Amino acid sequence: MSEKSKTPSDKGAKGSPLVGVVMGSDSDAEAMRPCLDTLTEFGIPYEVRVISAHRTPDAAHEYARAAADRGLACLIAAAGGAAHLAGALASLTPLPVIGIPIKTSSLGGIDSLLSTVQMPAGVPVATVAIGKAGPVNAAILAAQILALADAGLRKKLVAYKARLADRVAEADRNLSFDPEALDGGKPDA
Ligand code: RP5
Repeated sequence: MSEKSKTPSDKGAKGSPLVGVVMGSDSDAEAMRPCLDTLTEFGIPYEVRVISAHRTPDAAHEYARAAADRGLACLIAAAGGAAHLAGALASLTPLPVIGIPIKTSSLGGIDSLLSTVQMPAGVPVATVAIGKAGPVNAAILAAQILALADAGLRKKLVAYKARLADRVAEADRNLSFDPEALDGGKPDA
């Protein structure tokens, strides 16, 4: 385990981290940026680690075992390929674990999805989508978990959903669609 990975990196809003974000490799960092940005947007303090279920299994076990006592309320784990990180953490912590299946070049992330989601009964991993939506939704789901005991955060979530609805309504108002201008509007001869 490198010195860097021994020390959690505290980010986001000020205060002790409530969400532990773990990724299996630093090659997952770019895909995870929207997750971290969304946690920051909601003012949720988080920490980030790179820990691999396969390459640094002892560190993964140590992190999972200590997470609840360190004051974390929820873990987000992102991994690709044979993506056992979220499940390995979930096996050793009473905290809710959200799994992000990272898109892979060989199998498009289906490998990551199935490895993350197909957990045995008793050890759930709340698995979000492959691709852009997954990391954002992991952060939103973490916010929703924390909001069960945080009325201020719940208000932010309600406002967030209202903004989503406003954007759709605006897109609907601004839609200019002329079926006559499209060949696809006419049935094939
Ligand atoms: C997984 O293997 C990581 O989460 C990453 O998505 C994938 C590839 O890792 P690298 O070989 O790029 O380090 O453990």
